[in-house]
Amino acid sequence: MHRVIGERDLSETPFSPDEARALFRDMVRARRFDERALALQRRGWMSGYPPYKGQEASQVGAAHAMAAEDWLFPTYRSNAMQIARDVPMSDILLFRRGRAEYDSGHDVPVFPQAVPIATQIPHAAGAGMAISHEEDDAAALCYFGDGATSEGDFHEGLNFAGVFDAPVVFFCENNNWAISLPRRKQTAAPSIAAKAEAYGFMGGQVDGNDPLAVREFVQSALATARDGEPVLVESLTYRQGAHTTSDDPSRYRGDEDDDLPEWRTADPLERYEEYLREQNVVTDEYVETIYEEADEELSEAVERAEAKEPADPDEIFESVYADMPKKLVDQREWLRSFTEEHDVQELEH
Ligand SMILES: Cc1ncc(C[n+]2csc(CCOP(=O)(O)OP(=O)(O)O)c2C)c(N)n1
Repeated sequence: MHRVIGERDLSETPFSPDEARALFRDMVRARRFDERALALQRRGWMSGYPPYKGQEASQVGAAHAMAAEDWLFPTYRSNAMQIARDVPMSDILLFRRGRAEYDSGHDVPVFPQAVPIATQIPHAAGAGMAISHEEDDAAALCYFGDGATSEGDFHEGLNFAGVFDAPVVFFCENNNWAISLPRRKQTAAPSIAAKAEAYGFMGGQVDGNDPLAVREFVQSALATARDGEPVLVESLTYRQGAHTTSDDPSRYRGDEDDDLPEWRTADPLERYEEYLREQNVVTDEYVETIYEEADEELSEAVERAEAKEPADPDEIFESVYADMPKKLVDQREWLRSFTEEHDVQELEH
């Protein structure tokens, strides 16, 4: 298990105080985004939201390990990664309001969020193969949850990457749950990282609630990937909230999490702040300013998103088939007449 907090001083890591503060800043931005998005969903601002509270260290650490030209393959859960990669918050909010296009026109190399579980894994393997073919310097980082490892796409993607030496880091964020299914029942394998051996490449576990450890571990995995060998990283963290705003975890959690170590279930943001204070790299004033700036950024993002027209429901049917099959044409007709008859904004509330 790779770890920094509790084992090394910051001066014994490759990271400067500025880099350590940058991780903290993005964790705060991500935390405030998550809290605001939950509140907005409760107001009917968007129909659903999948919170990532507790997973900020893992996601921000991995995002900071990436080079500017590296491709990110995200999911609905990994908004903290997009935020740390500087995808504008308003784009992420608008996506949750049904807009497929990135409104700001940003040029961060990031794919659209995958909602079907594990479908992004073969895409990332293919992107890695294309990168090798083009003799490009970039690598790909493919994010997914522990549940995704039971899908055929996981096997196919990792198998292709291994055979074709694709420069891909498969970043499995193990938050101990796939909706109501605990990790214990997901696989009989001793760890998810252990699965890498079957594909002929390296796998390892990192303390996913330690952003410095994640950054260091993923940075080294990306270097290995650039040298032509994929890596499977298992980042051990914990989903503190519900699966989505439609879920009630009290129905299934029970005492399942009782055996998890404290470092895993505790708040990674508080843990990291405490470490940075011990290392004398943040002050009260600094922390306060970071929170204020994050809140300002968020207010501007919400304002920008609110100023946009609502998404056109017709768009749901576009961009899949060149010639739309009759079944979809009929569904589109049905939706058009439904939205004409009903006030959709009203229905959302
Ligand atoms: C192909 C597919 N099957 C089922 C679902 C329904 N579903 C949505 S999230 C989820 C659990 C995913 O768990 P995990 O991969 O651990 O990711 P997490 O939600 O914890 O980030 C499932 C089964 C889906 N979206 N896609």
